Amino acid sequence: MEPDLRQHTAPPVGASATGNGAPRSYARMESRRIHLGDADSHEQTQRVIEELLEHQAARRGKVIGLAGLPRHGKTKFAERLREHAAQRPGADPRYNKTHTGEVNIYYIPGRDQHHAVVDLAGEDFQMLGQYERALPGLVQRFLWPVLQRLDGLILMVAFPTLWAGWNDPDSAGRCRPSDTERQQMRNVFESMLHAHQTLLKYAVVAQDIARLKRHDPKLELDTTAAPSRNDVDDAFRSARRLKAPVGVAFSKADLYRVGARAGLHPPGPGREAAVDPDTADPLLLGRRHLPELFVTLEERVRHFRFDFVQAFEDPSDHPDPAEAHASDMRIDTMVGAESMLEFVTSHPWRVPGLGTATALRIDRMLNGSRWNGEEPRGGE
Ligand SMILES: Nc1nc2c(ncn2[C@@H]2O[C@H](COP(=O)(O)OP(=O)(O)OP(=O)(O)O)[C@@H](O)[C@H]2O)c(=O)[nH]1
Ligand SMILES: [Mg+2]
Repeated sequence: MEPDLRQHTAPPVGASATGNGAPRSYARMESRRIHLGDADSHEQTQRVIEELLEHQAARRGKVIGLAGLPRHGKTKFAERLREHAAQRPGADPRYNKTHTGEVNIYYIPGRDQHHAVVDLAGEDFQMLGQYERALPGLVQRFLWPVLQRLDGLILMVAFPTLWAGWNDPDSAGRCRPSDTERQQMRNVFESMLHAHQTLLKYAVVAQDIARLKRHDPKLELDTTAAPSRNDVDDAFRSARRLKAPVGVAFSKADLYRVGARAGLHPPGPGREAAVDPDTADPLLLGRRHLPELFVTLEERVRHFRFDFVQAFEDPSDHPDPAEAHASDMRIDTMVGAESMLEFVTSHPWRVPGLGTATALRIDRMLNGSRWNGEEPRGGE
């Protein structure tokens, strides 16, 4: 059964729903699930987009996109953030798939602002990277106008799910998957990378659309109709860096250390150390295993950050990296989620300063030992 997201809507912390302290937006601050699929939902979709943009224009809160493959933990991440902010525990660990053509909008109550987290269906996101398929309705009907005003983006990557074939909770060592399994894992990995890259391209072009239209009318960009992937590729070349911050969240961090395993084994022949979120440097992990994405971020995004997050802990002996069946949902088992939200919502972006790529170049010079021996490898 689908939960009614509205039931979980909580009044903003520190404000009453009826008194003078209530923000004007409160009447509309309902978390909700929208269906983009049919003609009937067109009006509702338009209304939700307008509300989102109005919420942002009135500076009531930022609009943050949340994207990743199916089962990488997007919906639980958003649910837990909202639950935690509202001090109302109760998220359910069961997988409640976000279906193709659905978008969840979660308003996360905060002291001053209430940020809207837009949780996309993993299936639509995956399709976005497949150039041979039609552009998902998600982009055409919803994402294109929203991306033009997006304040921040969180890209989710669940390595425990992607690398499950190399890891077994009963053994401390690396598994040896068959050639077919390895090929399958590689395909999923590739499809994830294509999707992240394509979404970033759309975001970069959407954000710079006014200038691109003025300077390069040949591109024929339209603010109301989403361009094709190929048109976005063309426009991407001359677009400016993305100003909206991008966080790459390595989700399900509780599943790196399980049973006999002291850390998560990356793909490969077996020499590489297992990754432990307590000691691993997430930036270097991103550079090593997602090198293409790392380069795109360095070259085309002004501010970005990699970090581990977990929505909760699965205490089972044999937790399933695709789908949790048990959970410890205390406040302290949610790790990294709030700081990821803070990164994409609270950085003083308007103050001119160093971009992340420049900061990293300086860090390489001053802090060479951090970078040595961490050559990019990519996913197997
Ligand atoms: N162990 C563990 N499991 C998690 C975590 N976050 C999510 N899960 C589980 O992973 C499964 C998928 O999580 P969802 O948040 O529904 O995944 P999603 O990314 O929204 O997937 P789609 O809706 O298909 O795009 C569920 O069974 C969750 O309970 C986590 O931090 N740790
Ligand atoms: Mg979901």
